This record gives sequence, C-alpha cells and structure tokens, in this order.
Amino acid sequence: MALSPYDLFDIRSQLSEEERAVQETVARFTNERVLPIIGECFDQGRFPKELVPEIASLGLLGSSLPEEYGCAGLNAVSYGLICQELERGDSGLRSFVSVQSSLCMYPIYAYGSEEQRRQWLPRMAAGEVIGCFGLTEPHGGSDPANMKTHARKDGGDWVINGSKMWITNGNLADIAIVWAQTDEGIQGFIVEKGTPGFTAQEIKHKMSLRASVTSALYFDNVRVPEANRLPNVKGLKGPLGCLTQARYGITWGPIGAAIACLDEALNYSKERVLFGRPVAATQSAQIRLADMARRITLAQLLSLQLGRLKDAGTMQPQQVSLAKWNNCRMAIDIARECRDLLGGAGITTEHVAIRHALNMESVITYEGTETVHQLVIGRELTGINAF
Ligand code: TGC
Ligand code: FAD
Repeated sequence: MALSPYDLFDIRSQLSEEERAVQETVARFTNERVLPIIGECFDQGRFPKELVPEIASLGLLGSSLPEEYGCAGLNAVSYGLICQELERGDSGLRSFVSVQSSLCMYPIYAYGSEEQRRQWLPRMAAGEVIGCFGLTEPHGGSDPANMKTHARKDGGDWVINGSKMWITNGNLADIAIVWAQTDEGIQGFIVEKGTPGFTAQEIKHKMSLRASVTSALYFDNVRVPEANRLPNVKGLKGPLGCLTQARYGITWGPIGAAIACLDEALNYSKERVLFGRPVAATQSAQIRLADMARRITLAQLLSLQLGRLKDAGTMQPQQVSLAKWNNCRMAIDIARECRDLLGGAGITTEHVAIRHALNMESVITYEGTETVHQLVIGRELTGINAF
C-alpha cells in the first residue's frame, strides 16, 4: 500500500471516527473556500471576514467548550486538527480561530461567572461577537509580569489605563479580554467596543500575517462595571493559562502550513526539468524533500501525543512549549526550503511557500518566542530560572 507523503506514519489510523470527520470537514472548507481567495487576501492585506459565518456554522469557534454554551464539545485532538487544516490554508485564519476560541471564549468559560458565560459564549460560538485578547504591551511582550496597564477600583466600577500592542482581531473585535495590574494582582476584564476611552488602531505595513487584523489598543480612563471583571482568577497564571490552550492549538497549525509547502514543492520539482531531468530526480532535492517529510512526521507525532495527554487531563505547559518550539521551527524551515526549491517562482504569492514562510515569522514569535520556549525547557531541566 502506498504511503501518503503527508502522513508517512499513518497518523490518520490513530484518529477516532469523529476526529477524522472533523479533519475532513475542515479540509474541504479550506480547499473550497480558503485556498481560492487567500493569496489575494494576503496581497491586499485583508482578513476574509466573509468566511466567519461559515467557520461558525461548522462549529470551529470554541469547539472544545460544552454544548450547553452553543459550542461543539469536541476533544483536544479535534481542535488540533481544526488548527492544522485551517493553517494549511493560512496562519491568519487559524489565528482568528485560536484567538476567538482559546484566548477569548476559554477565559470567559474558565474564569468567568455563569452570567458572563451565558451572555457571551453562545454569541461568540455563532460568530456574532468577535473577541480579541490584550496581554502584550509595547515595552516587551515576553515579560508580561511587567505590565503597565492597570485597573483601579472606583466605587462599583473599574477604571483602566494603559495600552496593548500586536493584538490579533483588535479592530474586528466586539469585546476585548484585557489583562491589567490591580492592587490584588493581574486580573482580566471584558471591555466592550464603544466603551468611552477605548480605541483600537490597526497596525499597517506588516509583511507577515497579512490576511489577519493586528492592532494596538488604547485605554484612557476606560470605565467598566464590576460585572465585566473575570471573577475566578488572579495573577499571571490567568493569562498564561489561556496561552497554554492557544499554544496547544498552535503546535498543530504549522503542520498544516508545512504540508501545504511540501505538497507544492513536490509537485513543482517533479515538473521542473533542469539539466535534462526533473529537479525531483536529483539526489540533493530528494534529500531535502525527505528531510521535510521526516520533520513533519515528528511534529505530527508530538502534537498527537500532546493532544492525547490534553484529553487525558495530564498535559503540562512545558510539554506545550517543547512542541510549539519544535513545530514552529519545523514549519518555518520547511517553508523557506520550499521557497528555494521553487526558484524565482517561489517569491510570488502565486505559490504558497513565501506566504507561509512570512506567516511563520509571526507564528514563531507570538504566543512565546522560540527563545522563551527554549528557556522554559531549560528551566524544567535544570531547575534554574534563566529569564
Ligand atoms: P512564572 O513564575 O513562570 O508563572 C507565573 C504563574 O503562572 C503559572 N504558569 C502557567 N500557568 C498556565 N500555563 C502556563 N504556560 C504557565 N506558565 C506559568 C505559574 O505556575 C505561576 O502560577 P502561581 O500560581 O505560582 O502564581 O512566570 P514568569 O514571569 O517567570 O513567566 C515566565 C514566561 C517567560 C514563560 C512567561 O512570562 C511567558 O510565557 N512569556 C511569553 C508571553 C507570551 O507568550 N505572550 C503571548 C501573548 S498572546 C499572543 O501572542 C496571541 S497570538 C494569537 C494568534 O494570533 O494566534
Ligand atoms: P520582546 O519580548 O521584546 O522580545 C524581543 C527579543 O528578545 C525576542 O527575540 C525574544 O525571544 C528575546 N528575548 C526575550 N526574553 C529573552 C531572554 N530572557 N533571553 C534572551 N532573549 C530574550 N499579543 C497579545 O497579547 N495578543 C494577541 O492577539 C497577539 N497577536 C499577535 C499577532 C502578531 C502578528 C504578532 C507578531 C504578535 C502578536 N502578539 C499578541 C504579541 C506577541 O505575543 C509578542 O510579539 C511576543 O510575545 C514577543 O513580544 P515582543 O514582540 O514584545 O518581543
């Protein structure tokens, strides 16, 4: 039986029927609805917002949260497969789903009151309310403990001052989950669009994640009621707990980007005839392609095992760090290699490799840079904090 170049270790056979069905559904969506338009969206610097209702109707928003809140109640492996198939299209779409699901719906579910859950989650699952997550600040995202944005209690309200930087969905969002320093430590607040003093400004001139909205958020004496505070968490573990959810999904996403690049490079190098034979018939091209397949296979095995640990309730943040580091590095290297195998053709968005390579510059940076994740593993091994 011939092996699939994109699934050399038959990961598919390890998936349940439901997980396969999820993967097939999202793969079809990506093939039919994303791939025909995404190159142009990237060129134009446009997020394809018109796809949001369909993404919602497929159950991809907050897919792991319970059905009683209008969500699909899928397991962690299914969420991973959703991320993989979306990012096979473009990191921007996966980012949209990561932020909505893991960084906005998850904290409302995990740290919010029952009233907040019922108020927001069903409409967020339906794509009627879009969220963004404000943790990073202009003076240094790797060290969020040093945040300057603060919230002061004033009677029954909170008054927020400060700014956030590099916020995915910022100008699209109806609500922002904002993390701010308070007298009792870092706390999370739901800030609604249109609240006086709250503004979002889109960041232009990006060469990466161009099919995604990225913004700066500003808070100038923004007054929110106590009912908008997430009551069930205090301290940095609140936002870091959300990051663990999102980073888990991000370990799967780059596998999709890498598969898209390998697919393109395989086809191109089989057809491109140089010095009298296809590029794919040269030993050096085959070694490069084989190495890509090896690295994709290792990444698939890492993410699947991570997903099984998550579904068993035993996944540790350090394991997520290792997989995020490995899989982002794998995908950025493969995208760049594939770009090179396409020669000059590889520099245009007529082909996918350059778009994925550029997107991966963000994916390897956000949700903890490669260095941050390496230092998390170093700390785990040595017991010494090198941050
Ligand atoms: P540290 O002392 O290690 O921890 C403070 C408290 O948090 C707990 N904790 C975690 N909890 C859950 N998940 C994790 N990953 C956790 N890591 C730590 C920890 O147990 C402790 O709890 P407690 O109860 O003892 O208070 O904190 P530190 O200041 O030493 O931080 C370490 C470091 C550098 C790893 C952390 O600051 C970090 O991860 N920095 C990177 C920041 C980052 O990733 N920002 C991402 C912003 S959001 C984003 O990029 C979205 S892009 C989305 C998209 O478009 O897809
Ligand atoms: P810095 O923290 O200033 O890091 C600069 C360099 O220093 C990096 O190379 C880093 O690895 C290195 N470094 C850091 N610490 C150490 C150390 N101890 N030793 C050695 N080197 C170190 N944030 C949000 O809150 N919400 C979002 O929705 C969001 N979306 C994003 C979307 C995009 C497209 C991008 C690019 C970023 C997004 N971010 C978001 C921000 C992202 O999380 C930060 O960019 C990231 O955490 C790094 O922070 P920084 O950019 O301030 O870099």
